[in-house]
Amino acid sequence: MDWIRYPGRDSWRDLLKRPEKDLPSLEAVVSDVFNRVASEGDAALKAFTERFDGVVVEDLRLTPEEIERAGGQVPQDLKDAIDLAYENIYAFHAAQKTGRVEVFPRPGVHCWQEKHPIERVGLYIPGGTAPLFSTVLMLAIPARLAGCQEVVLCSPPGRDGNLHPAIVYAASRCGVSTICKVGGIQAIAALTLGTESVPPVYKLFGPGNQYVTQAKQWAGRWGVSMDMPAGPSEVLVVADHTAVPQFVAADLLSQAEHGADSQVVLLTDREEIMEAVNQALEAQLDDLPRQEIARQAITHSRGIVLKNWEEIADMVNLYAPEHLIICHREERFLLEQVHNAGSVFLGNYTPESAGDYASGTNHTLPTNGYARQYSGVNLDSFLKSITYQRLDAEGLREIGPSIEVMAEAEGLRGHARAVGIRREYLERGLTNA
Ligand code: HSO
Ligand code: ZN
Repeated sequence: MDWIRYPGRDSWRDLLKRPEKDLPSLEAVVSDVFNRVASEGDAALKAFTERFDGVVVEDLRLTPEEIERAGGQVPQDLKDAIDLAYENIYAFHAAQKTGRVEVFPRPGVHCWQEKHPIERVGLYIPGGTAPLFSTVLMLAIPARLAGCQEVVLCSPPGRDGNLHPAIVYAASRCGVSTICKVGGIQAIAALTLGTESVPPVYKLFGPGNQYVTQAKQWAGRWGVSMDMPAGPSEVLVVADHTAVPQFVAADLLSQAEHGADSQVVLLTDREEIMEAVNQALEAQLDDLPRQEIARQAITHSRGIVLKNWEEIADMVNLYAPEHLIICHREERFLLEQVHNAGSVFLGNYTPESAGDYASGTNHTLPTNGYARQYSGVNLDSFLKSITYQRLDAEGLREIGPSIEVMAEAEGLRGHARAVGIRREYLERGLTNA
């Protein structure tokens, strides 16, 4: 890992640049896939699955028998682990329920707000080198808790034409209503437009490669929204002499193994940690099965020595990491000062893996600096707020004149009249409302 010592503030922005990806314009491909899915439905999904995933799929939807069979293929210890994670994720997200907000700002004026589930949501779970069934829990549990009626999960089939059994087990454990064997742009197109097998949804969730990400953006043209713009995974660790270098190295590698484009950053105000972490990194890389991926990620990652904890807080805020681990004597100060981070892990015994799998917090988090303005997925991601109001005669008398003055000032006489006509009726006693 490259180390930079005491960089001047004017160099920080450059230092913290995420690895630039030269994204080819995928618009033509995405638009073509959407058009074909729109006109041919399931037939297009099967054709694209054969072309891109190299498998022929008979039924896109999983049958109850397939779901049961998958359950039988998951070892009991993994089922137990999934159950433990399920309980914790459920508990943390259930606690996020908020009651109705209600205000009587003036006599006769009653306003309230209630949350309602988004009726239909689509969850995308990538296939590839690591089958992230933990992401199924992170999305499907809050979707169910929110009360979403239709929860559709799409994931690309493997070479054998099946989904990973743990993905299927987790999905059925969480009460996903429809599981479909389709991935990539075609899955997002199907969730957006609907086909014979894939029901259309109103909001899309879940990570994916650049094709999936662009397709999720494209879905916006049909009024389908999404959780957040996705980018490569990242962690920033703040450590000083109170941290255990071996733990720090393990955390950096846990994130680096996600992908060659992952980024890990270490900030410290104690130089002695540099050497120790570097040594631990080398030692731990050797027996990591995904060490090639992790090594590549480490090449564009860096350690930075700063003057003091004020600088550390400022740099964290500038970078706005998806995950922030703090093992530092000034934890309290840092917590007060840091405002930009997706999820924060505190102390020597809180690896990021805890939040990735089983403590209960969500691991679908804003990357690429979006922690400045986005929250990670949570219960509210599956809900929308509706506001309500009722005015009685007294309420209309109270605020009506102000509404009329404002409407006239905006040049909107029709708005003013909608109030004025009622006030007139009231004055003339023409209504018994
Ligand atoms: N760290 C990933 C989530 C994950 N890790 C799933 C393991 N499995 C999100 O940034
Ligand atoms: Zn992870």
